[in-house]
Amino acid sequence: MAFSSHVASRLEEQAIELPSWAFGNSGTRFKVFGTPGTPRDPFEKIADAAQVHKFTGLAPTVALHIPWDKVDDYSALRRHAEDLGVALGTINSNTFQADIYKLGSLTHRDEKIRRTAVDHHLECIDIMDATGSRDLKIWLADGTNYAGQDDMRGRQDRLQESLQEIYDRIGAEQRLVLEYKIFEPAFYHMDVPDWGTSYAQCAALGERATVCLDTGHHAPSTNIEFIVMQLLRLGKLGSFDFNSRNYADDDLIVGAADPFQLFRIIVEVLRGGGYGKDGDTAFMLDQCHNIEDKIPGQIRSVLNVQEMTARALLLDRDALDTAQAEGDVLKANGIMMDAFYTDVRADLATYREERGLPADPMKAFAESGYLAQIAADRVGGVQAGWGA
Ligand code: RM4
Ligand code: MN
Repeated sequence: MAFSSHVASRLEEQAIELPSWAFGNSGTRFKVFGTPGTPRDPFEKIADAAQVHKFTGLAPTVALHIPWDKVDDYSALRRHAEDLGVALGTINSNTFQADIYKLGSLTHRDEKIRRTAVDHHLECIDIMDATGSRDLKIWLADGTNYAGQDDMRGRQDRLQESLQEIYDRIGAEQRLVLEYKIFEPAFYHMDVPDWGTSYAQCAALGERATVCLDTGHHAPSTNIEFIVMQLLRLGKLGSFDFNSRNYADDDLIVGAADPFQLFRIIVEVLRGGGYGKDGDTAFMLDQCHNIEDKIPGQIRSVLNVQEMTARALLLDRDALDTAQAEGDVLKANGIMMDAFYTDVRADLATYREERGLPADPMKAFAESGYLAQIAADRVGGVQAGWGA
């Protein structure tokens, strides 16, 4: 058995961007566990990310987070990535860890603090010019904890003004993607809590401002694939931050908590023209591996995305259209479920081998000895962590 040439060629279009921070230590507010061999700087994070691409062929770019991934020479970092067969991707800004941002950043009442936050984004754009990155991704921790703490309307107006100044600076080939999150760190209101707010802000900015959908940033049981459909319909789904969650923003391995949800999301991505050559929606991961090894954690995640993409590509669209047009509820649902339940693992193994990749990337990586190598080599220094 093997995939049809159509499915195989569509799978070849898949590219998933990895987050540099997934390779550093992370944890919960209770404990951050270190691992031998954890990268000490952005160069080592990129070396680890390149392993994921080497064994899967799926992850050609790495996203950076500023200031965590600040370096003196971005051209050197860019060359380092290229030497390892990957490229630098999205630049993520960070206004959630400095004391001055306690009450907000781009929304802050104090003009000086807003200025600092806007300037940070302008610096990120300079970095994008040096790294050759297309996207500036903005996730804001801005919000309040108590009713009456601040004027939500005023904050929204200031957000628009700040974003406009940032947007006006991005180049013709660059984009601004605005990520939303329902809660945390703010617990009463977030200034960008949902896709509608992100959409409204982006629509006011212009064409090159689009929404980033992080799959862990919704209320429980939100129909995420509906949001995917709507944003694609409106031409505003800029990117995904894939991860999975059981409770809140758990940042677990993609597809771990609910593979069926991942399948449904990818079905809508395909339907809406957001996949591969059809569109320009970026598939990124945003994860933190707290207890599992980070590199295999990332390998597992990209493989899960690939596996659900293969299943979604097997969906019999024509039969589904007919069943839907006939109002045949059970048949239509049955066609979806047939695709979801298809075991594509053997076909994917063949697909990989035909492209010179290991049939089982998890096993091949485990046998490569890379983890033991970095544990032996990376002695001394300070391990990078979520926050550095
Ligand atoms: C946030 C958000 C951002 C990511 C940071 C690390 O919750 O998801 O995308 O940059 O975490
Ligand atoms: Mn995210």
